[in-house]
This record gives sequence, C-alpha cells and structure tokens, in this order.
Amino acid sequence: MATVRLTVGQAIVRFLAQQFIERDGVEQRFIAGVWGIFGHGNVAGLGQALEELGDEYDMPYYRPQNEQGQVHIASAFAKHNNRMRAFACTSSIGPGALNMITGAATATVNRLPVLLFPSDYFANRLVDPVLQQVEHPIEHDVSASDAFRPVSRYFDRISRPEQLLSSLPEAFRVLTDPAETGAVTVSLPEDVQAEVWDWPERFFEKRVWRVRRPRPEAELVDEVVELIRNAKRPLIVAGGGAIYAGAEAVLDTLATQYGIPVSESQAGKGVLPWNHPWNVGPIGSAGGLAANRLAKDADLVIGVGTRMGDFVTASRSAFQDPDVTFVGININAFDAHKMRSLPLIGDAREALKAIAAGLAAAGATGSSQEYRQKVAALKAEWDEIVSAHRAPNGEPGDLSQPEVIGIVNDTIGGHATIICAAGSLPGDLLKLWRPEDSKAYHLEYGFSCMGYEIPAGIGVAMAEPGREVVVAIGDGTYLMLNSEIVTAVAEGLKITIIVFDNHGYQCIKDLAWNCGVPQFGNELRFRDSATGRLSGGYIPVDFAKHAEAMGALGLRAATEDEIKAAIEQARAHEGVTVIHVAVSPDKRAPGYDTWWDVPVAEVSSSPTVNAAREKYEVAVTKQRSELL
Ligand SMILES: Cc1ncc(C[n+]2csc(CCOP(=O)(O)OP(=O)(O)O)c2C)c(N)n1
Ligand SMILES: [Mg+2]
Repeated sequence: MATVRLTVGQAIVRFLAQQFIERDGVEQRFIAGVWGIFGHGNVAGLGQALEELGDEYDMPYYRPQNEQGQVHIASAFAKHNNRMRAFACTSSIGPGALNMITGAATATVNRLPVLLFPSDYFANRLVDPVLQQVEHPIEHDVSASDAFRPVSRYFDRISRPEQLLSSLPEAFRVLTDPAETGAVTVSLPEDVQAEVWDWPERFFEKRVWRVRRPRPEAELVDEVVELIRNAKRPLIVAGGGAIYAGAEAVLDTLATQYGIPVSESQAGKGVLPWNHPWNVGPIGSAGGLAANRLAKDADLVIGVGTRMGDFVTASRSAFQDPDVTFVGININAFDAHKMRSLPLIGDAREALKAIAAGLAAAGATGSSQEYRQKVAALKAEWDEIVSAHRAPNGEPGDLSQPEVIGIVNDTIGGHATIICAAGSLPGDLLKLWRPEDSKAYHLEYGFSCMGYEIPAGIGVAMAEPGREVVVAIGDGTYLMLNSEIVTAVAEGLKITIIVFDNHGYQCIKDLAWNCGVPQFGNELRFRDSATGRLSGGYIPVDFAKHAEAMGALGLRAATEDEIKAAIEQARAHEGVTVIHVAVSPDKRAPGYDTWWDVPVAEVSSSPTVNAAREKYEVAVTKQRSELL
C-alpha cells in the first residue's frame, strides 16, 4: 500500500482539501477554508500544517478575534450557501475551545454544518496538568472539550493518529447529511496534532459527498393528497428546510394552483417574495395578522421544513380548530413527527413535487373561492398594516424601530441580505421586512444568539461577494460581540451595520413588563446611589466612534433623510460602515392575535405581577397540550 508520511495536522489539511459535495449535478469543494485562533494547543499542530500546506492545497486560513465569532461566521457562510459549502474552525485548548461552544450550539440548533477542531490536553498525559487543563478530580479522561458533546451532531477525540482514518469520513458524512448536519467536533490533543503517521495515499484522494434528496413514501403522499383534497382551510408553514432544499418554485406552483396560503417562520421567510399573492406573511408569536387568523381556524396545517418551534406554534396555542390535522414534510424524522403530524419524511422539494403530481392525478381543484377570497382579503389587510408601521412619521429625533426598518428596506431594496438574530429586531423584521428572494432575509432565530449578527455579516459577505449585506443589530447585542468588525476590516469586506440604539435590552424589558415586573436590569443605566439599583440616567455610548476605533466608517443618523444619506455613504465606502441610529426605547410593532409562553410568578406581593399571573392562567388554557 502506498503511504505518505505526515503529521495529524498536515493530514487534516490535505484531507479537507479533497472533500467535495454534489447535489443536482452541481459539484464543488465543500470546505472553503479554516478559521482559527492559535495557542499552545494548536500552534504547532494544525497551525504548522496550515502554514506549510495551506497555499499548496488551496486551504486559506482566516483569523477572527474571538472563537465564538469564528463559528458564527462559519454558520452564516453555510446558511447563505444552503449548506453546500462550509468552513472549519480550530481553537486552542480550554478557554479557546469553550469559546466555540455557544457557536456550536447555534449551528446545531439551526441545522448548519460547521467543522470544529478544538484542541485537547496531551493524550500522553506526561505534562498533566498542562496550562488551561480543567482537572476533573475523578474522571481523568474528561476534558473541557467534552462540553461539545451535547451541542454537536458528531463528536470524537483523536488520541491516536490513525483514528483520523475512521473519524474524518464520519465527520463529513454527518456534515453533508441534510438531516443530521450541525456542529461536528473532532477534538485534537495537542501532542497528537504534531505526531506522524504513514497514511494510505487513498485517504487523500478526491471524495464527493452526495447530498441526499430522499423521496417520501408513496402511500403517505397519497394520504396527504387526500387530506389536502378534503381540507377546507389548509395552511402551509414554510421553514428553513424549504429554502435549503430549494423548494421555492414548487411551493409557488402548489400554493398558486391549489389556493393554499403559505405562512413563514423566521428561517422560512423569503421562500416566496413578500408580495407573492399566496404569501400570507409570518406566523406565530412574532407573526402577523393574516397568518395568525388563518392558523387559528386552519383544519389542515402542512409544515414544510420547519422545526415547529414555540415561536411558530405560539407555544402550541396558534391552532384552535379542535380537529386540526398536521402534516410534517421534513427530511428529519424528529421534526416531521412534531404536532402529532402525519410524517412525510423526505426532501422538501421532492415531497412537494410528489404532492403536486398526486393532486394533479386526482383532478384536485384546490380550495374554495370563498377561502381564496378570505386569504386575499387578510393578506391585503396585513400588507396595509405593515405599510403603516413602516411609513416614516416625520417626527425628527423620535424615530421608531418599525419606521427605521421601513426606511432601510426602502433604501436598500428587497435583494440585499438583511441579517439579525436577537432582541426586538427579529420580531419587527419578521413582520415588517419585505424580502424579494429567499437569500434576502438571514435570521438566526433557532438559538437567537446575541453576538451572531456581525460575524454573520462576514459569513454572508464571503458566501456571496457582490450582494449587499446589511446587519441589523441592537445596542445591547452590539456591546456583547462586536470585535469581528476588525476581522471584516482585515478581510476588506463591505458590510453595513445598523445599530438600533434604544438604551438597552428593551425586548426583555417588554417581556418583564408583560409578566408584571417593572424595569429591572435591562436598560443601560448608571447605578443610582439613591436607590442602589441601575436606575440612573442612560449611559451614553458612541457607537460610531467605537466602530471608527476598529477601522470602520462610523456614522450617525437621526432622521429619515440622514438614514438614507448614511446608507448611500456606506454604499460608496469600500469597507465596513457602522450607522448609529437612535430609536425610541418604547416603540415597536405589537403582537397580532398571538401569545408566547413566558411563565409569570405564581405568588408575589406585587399587584402588577398578580394581574399578569391572572392573565397568564387564562392564556395557558389555549395551549393544545394534546398536540404533542
Ligand atoms: C447570548 C444571549 N444572551 C442573552 C440572551 C437573552 N436576550 C435576548 S434579547 C436580549 C436583549 C437584546 O438587547 P438589544 O440587542 O439592545 O435589543 P433590543 O431588545 O433592545 O431590541 C437578551 C438579553 C440571548 N438571546 N442571547
Ligand atoms: Mg437595545
């Protein structure tokens, strides 16, 4: 057997370079590069290998500022590429590795492939405890990297070089499997990374991972066709899986031909353009009037590539028809079964095609004229509500977040990619943003991880050079993780970041208030010596100056005209622009006929808490616990 002598680090670089992915006849290299922060755990292992072999094998290295940031960059890159390209990430041991945990969980929850190589303590244990080693007192084989297990879809620790031979192919099988994908973690002890092995040459031959598009079972398709034919008030809920599978066109045809309204989750928004006649807008706790009213009375709900998270189901209160039936079209059996669904397990595009063919063969005519008119009327009503929220009210110095969203969307249009993840912005964007294609709305709302936004701007800008990238971020979230601005500057990327400054964690203040709790800890205020609490004046933060310090163009905008001018300046600037926009701390889009389960204290001496509890006890009666 022909062999080649390389270290574990070097073998990894060569292996990564030879992994390809193919779907629908399109083949490409899967791993676009390696992000990493070096420390003693990986500097002479993977670090050495990337330095020596990176150019030769076209495996570029990128340097972030924070290990969490690099995993978010990788997630966003994969998401914008519909999971057909990915990054690997390396970190040192202990703290560097643990900084990747939050990113790993975010990737796994959102079903996004990221390949993580945290470093690990010496496998030979001769220097124990090495710097940064968590010494577990009784379980000697437990290391910090074991914390990746619950947040990864695949985990392995390489304590002998030859273990790579079985571990790496398995890692790529999971990464490229549409149902299993997520964070894949291969932990690399620092001594093993530098150890040599005579690898079979075949290990480094080109390998193509074909992305499955499984067709659902024909018998179940027939059942679904019958359900649709008998439904009086059908409703589709489109999730991220519909976009990853490229089901846009078939969904359009099915909805149009059979008069089935399509509602959207955060990950599914954009699958149909906002002005598509059958797109009734967002559903659930952060949803809109049209979809939520349709959901309430729907007799058949067809989930397409959705996890049926609590925001979509309004904590299981969205669907009130006593006999409502669910169909779960999903490549992931786990998701397909949710809400007691008839599980139509398979690729979303292929499943919808099969249903369309079944409906055509059965001579189905689709929903009634009455239902079609009702859908059209609700959509028109919702569109008007959205337009009203977005319209600038012209009061300088008192801009609301919905108005700013409208101004920004009108200025950049419906094809720029808007990015967001946490705070009150996701809810307002879900309701008010008007995407015109399925890659124009990039929300991470599976984990709603504060800190995803700016790194995601990098991931999207790298995934699709040429598309305008705009990050919408709250002031609180900006303060949590902004340092990847430096990375974007270093990479020469053009990204516009709009900071919505409302003096703190206002969505949580709203939430607290809904639970009867007054402002406590959420706003960004000085400590007040009189109360001893954080109830002093607002702490002024100059976000434009802060961004300038990191090499970005920093701008401020307080009026409609200033926002438009700032965006134009950002467009003309070859680099990162941060626009600081002050928005009202209290004005956000309201909820529409919905609820979200946030438990209220069952006992309290506060009358507002008791009043909120009373309301809560009424609200939970709408929760359909039988739909489990
Ligand atoms: C990492 C992380 N920590 C905590 C939370 C809980 N959380 C959700 S939104 C939010 C406040 C966000 O504040 P900001 O970005 O200013 O947005 P705003 O609510 O003001 O719109 C917090 C603390 C979270 N989602 N992620
Ligand atoms: Mg805020």
